[in-house]
Amino acid sequence: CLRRLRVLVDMDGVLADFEGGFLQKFRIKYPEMPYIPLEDRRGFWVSEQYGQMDPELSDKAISIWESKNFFIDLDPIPGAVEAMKQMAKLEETDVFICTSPIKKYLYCPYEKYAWVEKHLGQEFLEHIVLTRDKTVVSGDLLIDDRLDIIGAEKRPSWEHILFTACHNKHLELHPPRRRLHSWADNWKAILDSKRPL
Ligand code: UMP
Repeated sequence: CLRRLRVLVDMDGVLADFEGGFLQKFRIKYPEMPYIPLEDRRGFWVSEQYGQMDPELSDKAISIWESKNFFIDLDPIPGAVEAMKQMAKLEETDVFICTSPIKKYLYCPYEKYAWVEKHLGQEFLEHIVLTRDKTVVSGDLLIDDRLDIIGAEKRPSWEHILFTACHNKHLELHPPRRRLHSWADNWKAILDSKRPL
């Protein structure tokens, strides 16, 4: 039927705990180096903030998520798996995972598919969009923890809902922009706000 609601859900920071997984593996690989506790994270780019602390830390940070098993080992964000399974079962609703792989493609794209199969089930493999440009993907909503989502399409069809993460929680959004504070927050109300009356 026409007018089904299409929801795009980001993966890193929204479904999979990229920040927590990064910090854990960084501290194991570089126990003598300084690190940034999650409460002190600012800005979307981990590598930039580490690079500001010490220029050689930028490449060390990048080496963590370029390593085999980084993406598959990420823990789910609390409530994410249950919310996605519920969302996918809602009437008149199509859910897609919309995620940007890193440019070092040896492990990341494969492991993102494997993560989805492991945590959400094989059915969800039909609902993955891998893209470095989310503005060219159409939808009613994009739930994503990155503040600035830009690309080739100047007028994306989706409304961006900022998912709260350690690096964005202090930012004040300009109205009418909205947040989803966690998966315990009322995501169903946000979906309903986009449905035809
Ligand atoms: N990423 C980097 N550098 C960083 C932080 C993240 O390359 O400092 C990668 C991890 C993800 C991608 O593959 O960027 C973010 O994708 P989205 O969450 O925007 O889908």
